[in-house]
Amino acid sequence: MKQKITIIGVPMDLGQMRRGVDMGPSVIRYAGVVERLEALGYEVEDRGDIQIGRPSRLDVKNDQNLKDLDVVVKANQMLADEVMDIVSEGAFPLILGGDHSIAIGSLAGTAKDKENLGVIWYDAHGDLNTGETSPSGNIHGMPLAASIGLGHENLTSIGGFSPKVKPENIVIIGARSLDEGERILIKERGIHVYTMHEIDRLGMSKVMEEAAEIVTKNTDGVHLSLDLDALDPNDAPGVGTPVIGGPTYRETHLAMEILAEKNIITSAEFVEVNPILDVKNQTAEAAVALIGSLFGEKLL
Ligand code: Z70
Ligand code: MN
Ligand code: MN
Ligand code: MN
Repeated sequence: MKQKITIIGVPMDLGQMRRGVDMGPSVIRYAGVVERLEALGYEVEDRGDIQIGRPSRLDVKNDQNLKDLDVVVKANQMLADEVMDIVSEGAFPLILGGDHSIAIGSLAGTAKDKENLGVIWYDAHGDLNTGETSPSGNIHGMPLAASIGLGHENLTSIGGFSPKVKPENIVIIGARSLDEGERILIKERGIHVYTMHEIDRLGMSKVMEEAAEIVTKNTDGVHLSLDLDALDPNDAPGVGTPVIGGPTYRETHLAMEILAEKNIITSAEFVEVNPILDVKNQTAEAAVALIGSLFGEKLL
């Protein structure tokens, strides 16, 4: 029997300033995610969306350079509870974003019952800022820092424990835009990063082999956090912060296929799809095709 997959949508757009990414879960559904997984023989439950509050004014920074902190915290706490419940049922949590600030709740939920969670962070960015280092105050640039216990306490304490992951169990893949504070943190904490340089040099196949080895060493589960802005903007234009020179649709498929073959992923999220910025739902369709590959879809 295949493990049941339970989908939870998080229509969050307050972690950044481009409106529209709150429609991500909806357009990923319209691109056929449930049907795609069912065609692979999975039982799929869609729990619908987390309810996100609305601040009276958007993008207001507090005195610690954190925009819309309270609403982001509340939504992540709800997501953490929901993911814990999915895990306790024995199902695979598949989380649809929403901006990347929701990874704080996803990781709180998936790390809760684990000794050591491994994380593959497939992203153009490091998302390792805190209020102190962030150039923007956008919380979607902070979830990985919060998950290793750095930043505002309301963010790090989501789920009732901290840290969620150890830096040595994290691998970032596809990075090509890092802020100064993030670079320092990566070196200080020994976070493994495969930038575009390593992907070009070694090829995606070797990068994924190495990454899989790192995240499974001394861990009892692996979360995949895939930010669609990791992909080259030619292949995934519907994202708020596109950065040229990313891995292609094909390379990313290969990455998902390798993860499927190794059968190491225990939870996953696909974030930052923004239909307002997209071209004919191409980015949502890419997300669904990648989800298919992650769950073992093959041509022959
Ligand atoms: C920048 C910041 C970011 C996602 C952009 C950008 C962060 N480092 N994260 N898109 N998903 O504002 O912190
Ligand atoms: Mn991100
Ligand atoms: Mn990103
Ligand atoms: Mn190491």
